Amino acid sequence: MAKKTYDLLFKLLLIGDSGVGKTCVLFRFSDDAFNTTFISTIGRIILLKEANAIREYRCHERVHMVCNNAEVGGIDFKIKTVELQGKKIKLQIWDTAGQERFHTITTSYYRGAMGIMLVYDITNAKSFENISKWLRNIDEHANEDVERMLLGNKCDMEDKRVVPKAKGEQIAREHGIRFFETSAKANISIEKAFLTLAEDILRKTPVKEPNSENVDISGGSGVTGWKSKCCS
Ligand SMILES: Nc1nc2c(ncn2[C@@H]2O[C@H](COP(=O)(O)OP(=O)(O)OP(=O)(O)O)[C@@H](O)[C@H]2O)c(=O)[nH]1
Ligand SMILES: *[C@@H]1O[C@H](CO)[C@@H](O)[C@H](O)[C@H]1NC(C)=O
Ligand SMILES: *[C@@H]1O[C@H](CO)[C@@H](O)[C@H](O)[C@H]1NC(C)=O
Ligand SMILES: [Mg+2]
Repeated sequence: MAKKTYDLLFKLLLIGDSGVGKTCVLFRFSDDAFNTTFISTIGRIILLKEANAIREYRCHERVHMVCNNAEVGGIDFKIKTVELQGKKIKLQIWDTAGQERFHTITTSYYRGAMGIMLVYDITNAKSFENISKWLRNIDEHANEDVERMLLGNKCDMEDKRVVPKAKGEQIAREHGIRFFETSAKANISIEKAFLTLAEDILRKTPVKEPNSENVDISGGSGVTGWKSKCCS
């Protein structure tokens, strides 16, 4: 029998406005790297909505979008296995696109998510104001017991700060969730945030067998009718 390489699988999700740094936060945690070039996650999946007869399949660590046998885009998730309280926990972390027109696709990712990192940019007041909108979105679309966490990213840019730390702390307190100020660029509190989120999920997870590795992103508004198959 094949030996299990992990004890538990947690599905996590990053959400928040475009440009707040979700992809960078994930990349810092998974690859310990940072890139200043802004390639919005939208750009890679834009054809998805416009292409007809789209097909989607999962292969290795990427969901591929295929239309008329041509690959038109992909959605990334990253895997990182951590050890907490003697348990090997496989974190499957999904990145989402922050732009408005992709919100119907984004919400279909909420299903099955055990933890959600809600990200704003401390140098962008609008991204903070929109946090309450994202919180309502989570209430509407995510599992009731999903573990939420608020991140105020880009805290390396103190000179450009427009959202005081106290305002982040306040909204987090009001919603009973944890809050960290992070910097993907300067590597501040990124690992701590992910590990804390994983610990909080672990705390309320009954001891049982690992979940299925198959992740179903089909269903939900905007993506009904997609067919999926796994390549392995
Ligand atoms: N100074 C600083 N810049 C950052 C930080 N994190 C991200 N950035 C920059 O902010 C821009 C946007 O980052 P992304 O991670 O692509 O933003 P996103 O939230 O994934 O945006 P969408 O994919 O459009 O939803 C990029 O130019 C990054 O280099 C940070 O911690 N500090
Ligand atoms: C905040 O939300 C509004 C309305 O949903 C949207 O138009 C705006 O682009 C969002 N802000 C950012 C920075 O994405
Ligand atoms: C980033 O922070 C983590 C956690 O503190 C640390 O293990 C890692 O070495 C840091 N990476 C760099 C490039 O300094
Ligand atoms: Mg992105």
